[in-house]
Amino acid sequence: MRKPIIIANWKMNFLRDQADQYVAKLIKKLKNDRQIEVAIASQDLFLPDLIRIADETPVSIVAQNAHWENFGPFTGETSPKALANIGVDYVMLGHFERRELFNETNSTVNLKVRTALNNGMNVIVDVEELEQVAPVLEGVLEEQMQRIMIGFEPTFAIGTGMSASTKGAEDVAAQIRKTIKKLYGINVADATRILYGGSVNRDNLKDLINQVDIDGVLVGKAALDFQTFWELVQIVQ
Ligand code: G2H
Repeated sequence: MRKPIIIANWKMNFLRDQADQYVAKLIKKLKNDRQIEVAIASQDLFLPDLIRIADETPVSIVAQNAHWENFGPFTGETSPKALANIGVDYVMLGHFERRELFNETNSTVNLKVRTALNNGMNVIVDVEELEQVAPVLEGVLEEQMQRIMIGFEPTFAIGTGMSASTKGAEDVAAQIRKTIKKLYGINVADATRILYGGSVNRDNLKDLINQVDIDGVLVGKAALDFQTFWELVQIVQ
């Protein structure tokens, strides 16, 4: 019922040709397999190319951030309306690096989530701990929850090579589902995809993805090498 998803979070890496070739190769290898969802979170510059390359294929394209206003005097920012307009499949909001390095807070992440949803976008909202779930979802309507995924990325595991234990990750994912149940009821809780992120690799992915409440993963460092990412895609399949 909850389709497994694997997202390569490229962060601020690659040049245009590398990005294009990576996605083209992925599409070729996936053929038309739609059993799982495979997504690429890229810096904004490459999005129009990638959307064109991935059009009508099983690969989804994700923006890594967006502002909470649609237009205005916000030099250097990206408009969520413009992202929706060029056809990105998802926007990822509230990643730990945005919070840690660019001063984002639960309240700015929440504003961003609401504006993105109001633009009809699908949202991956990231949290590092359970306590952030309710604040980032504040004001999100029940019918909008079908366009939300929650990414759980514990701080200690991000880019460190030290993943959360399978049990630890599943426990938090289960708690997140309980919180969603409290906020929106059982149907929404059952339907919402919860992802784990933080040093996912060949050795830990199989166990993580087999947990009942973990519906997908966000992969950073290990996704920078195409072959490694492809191996991870196969594990999820
Ligand atoms: C956490 C993750 C991807 P990494 O940020 O979102 O990166 O796999 O390098 O820990």
